[in-house]
Amino acid sequence: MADITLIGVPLDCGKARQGCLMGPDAYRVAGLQPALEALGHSVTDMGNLDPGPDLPTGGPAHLVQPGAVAAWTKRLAEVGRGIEGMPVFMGGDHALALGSVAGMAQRAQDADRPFFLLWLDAHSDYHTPLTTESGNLHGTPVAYVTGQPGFDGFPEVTAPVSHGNVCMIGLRSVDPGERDRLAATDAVLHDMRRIDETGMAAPLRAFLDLVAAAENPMLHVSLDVDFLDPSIAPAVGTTVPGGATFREAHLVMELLSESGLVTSLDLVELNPALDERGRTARLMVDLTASLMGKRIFDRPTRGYGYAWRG
Ligand code: HAR
Ligand code: MN
Ligand code: MN
Ligand code: MN
Repeated sequence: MADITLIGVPLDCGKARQGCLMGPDAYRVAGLQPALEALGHSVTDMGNLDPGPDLPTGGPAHLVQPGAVAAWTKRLAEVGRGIEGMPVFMGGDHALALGSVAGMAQRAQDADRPFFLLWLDAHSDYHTPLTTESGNLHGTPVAYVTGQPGFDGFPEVTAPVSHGNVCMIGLRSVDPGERDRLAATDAVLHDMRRIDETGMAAPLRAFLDLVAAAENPMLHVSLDVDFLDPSIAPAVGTTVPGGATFREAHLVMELLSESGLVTSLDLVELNPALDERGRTARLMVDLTASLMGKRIFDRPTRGYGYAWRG
C-alpha cells in the first residue's frame, strides 16, 4: 500500500481563462481522499500551496503571467523534491508540471534512480517561451523539464528529463511550432491516429516494459483532463474531439496500476466552472482510484487469466 500525499495546487496562471484554481477543492468534494483510503492506502492532504511573490522573468511580452508561473515552478520543485512517498499534484492547470516534474526528476537524481515521464494529453506541451504563439505557459512544461532554452528567469533545470524516457499518449493537437522539434527527439509519441489502430494497451505496455527494464525506476504520470474525450470530460478549457473513451482511459490506469511502477501523479486542467454537475471531477477521481489499484475483481477470475499480468 502506498503512502500518498495530496498536494493542492490552485495554479491558474498558465493561460488566460480562469477556473483551474478551483480544481483542488473539486477533487476534495468529489472524494479523492476517501476513494484512495478505501483501497487501503494511507493518504495525507497537505492543503493548498502558495507560490509566494512573482519572480522576475524575461522573454517575449505576450507571455501570460510568466513571473507567477516561475514562482509556482520554484515552489513545486522544492516540495516535490522533498516529499516522501507518492505525491498527487491536484491542479491547477498544466503549468504546474514545470515544477512537479522538475521536482520529481530532481528527487530521482538525488536517489540515483532513472526517471521516466508519461504524458497523457491531447497536447504535446512542447512550446518554449520563444515558440509559443498563445503565450500560455501551460503549453510549455515538457520543453522546460527536458532542458530546452528560453525560460528566462525560471529556476535552472538541474535534472533534465531525457527525451528517450518520455512517452506521450493521446496527442491530437500539436502546433507547427512544436511538432518538428519534438519529432526530432527520441520521445515516444502516440497520437490518436495510432491509438485508433493499436488500441491503448500495446503502446503503453511497450513503454512500461522500457521503464521496468531500468534499475529501480521512478515514473511520473501527468494526466491532463483533455486526454479524455470531451463527451465524458467537459470540464476543461481546451477540449479537443477524439480523445480517450471511458474504457480506454480506465484501461490505461489499470495497466499502470498492475505495473506497480508509478511513483508520482499530476491531475491537471480541471476547470470546475465548466463541469456538468461535477462529473468530470468524479471521473478523474475514479481514474486515479483505478491507477491506485481499484479493480472490478480484485483477483484473476476464471476465463480472464489468459490476459492477466497483475
Ligand atoms: N499548443 C497550444 C498553445 O500553446 C495549446 C496548449 C494547450 N495546453 C493544454 N495543456 N491545455 O495540454 O497554446
Ligand atoms: Mn497539457
Ligand atoms: Mn491538453
Ligand atoms: Mn534528449
